[in-house]
Amino acid sequence: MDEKEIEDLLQKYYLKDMHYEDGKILGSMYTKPPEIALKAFFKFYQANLGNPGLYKGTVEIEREVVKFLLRLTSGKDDFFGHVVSGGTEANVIALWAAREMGYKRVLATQDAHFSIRKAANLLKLSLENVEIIKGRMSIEDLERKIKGGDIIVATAGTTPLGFIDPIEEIGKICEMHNCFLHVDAAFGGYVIPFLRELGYTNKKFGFDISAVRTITIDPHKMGMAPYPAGGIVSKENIFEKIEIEAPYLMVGKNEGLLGTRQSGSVAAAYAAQLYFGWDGYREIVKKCMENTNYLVKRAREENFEILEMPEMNIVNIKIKNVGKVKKELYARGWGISTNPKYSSLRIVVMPHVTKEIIDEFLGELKNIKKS
Ligand code: 0PR
Repeated sequence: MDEKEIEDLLQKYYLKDMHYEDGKILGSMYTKPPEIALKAFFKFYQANLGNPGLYKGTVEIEREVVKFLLRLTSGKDDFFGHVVSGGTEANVIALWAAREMGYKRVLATQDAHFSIRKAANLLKLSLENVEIIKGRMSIEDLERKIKGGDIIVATAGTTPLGFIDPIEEIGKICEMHNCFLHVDAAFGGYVIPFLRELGYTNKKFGFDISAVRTITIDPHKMGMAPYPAGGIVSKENIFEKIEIEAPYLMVGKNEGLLGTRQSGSVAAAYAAQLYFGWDGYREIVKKCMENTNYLVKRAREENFEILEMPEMNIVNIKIKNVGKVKKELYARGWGISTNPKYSSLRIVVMPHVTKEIIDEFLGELKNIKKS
């Protein structure tokens, strides 16, 4: 086929997909990255950090991204980290390294992301649920269940509700029992530091809590980077616990889960970080929180019930027959996610979810309610 034919054919498929710029994807933790990040992606698409010896420049870029992740997580410059394919891989790596260090059982709430369950299955670690109180890990139940040698997974920005587990208290308990504390801040890692600067919270989630050993924090969520760009940072070198010899590679070993790694996204994450900078990310969080509060206010004016006051830019609207409403919204062109457990529609107020989109969405929801 010639190029024109190929483009035409691809366009047909493209039009069947949803796109962030249309504004109607309300249930995703991603958004459209800035053009400069996409340019960087294509410039570096050949880079493969699975064989870092060939890509010294990209190795340096990865370190710059990791340094920024360490700043967000109150880590030190000599801590460790990698840009990986996403939060799932980051969580698997953290639990894998902990297992190699001799930890045997995982404690997490049911609101921890499903990748924690996946990791436990894959690694044959037993998994015990800690109860949830008001959307957050119950300290009392943790104290009841914890045993020496456990891996505790706390979430800073839970997938369903965007809540922050009480990580400072969890940290104290972990230290008393010699447990491994992993924090999943895949989403919240790029939000909480700015919520603190903006006066929304004073909660900690990072290495300023001494028990925290590893953190998942994803540039491809609130870091505005194109996927695949997750992040894993750690106080000690967890990567040497899981490295494997690969004598034929330039560096003779492979440390991580994947072999070949698309690393255009590493350069793209760096470009996004240069483009926005610390202050730019704070502006994004500020705007998202303004729109979050606008959604809460407007929804209440229209007599919808908000499940709980959001702690970050994730809003849950309580709805009867939530499965049916989801289907109806989907038929009308809206990409929405739900929390069946809480009987709610879940809206992640990413930058593409503007006030206009919120008004249009609530109008649609009202119509569905009437019919
Ligand atoms: N940890 C947390 C707290 C998460 O919310 C997620 C993803 C992960 C880990 C896993 O990250 P990766 O998906 O990068 O491996 N949470 C998103 C969610 O469930 C995933 C997602 C994104 C789902 C976009 C749908 C969608 O359209 O919301």
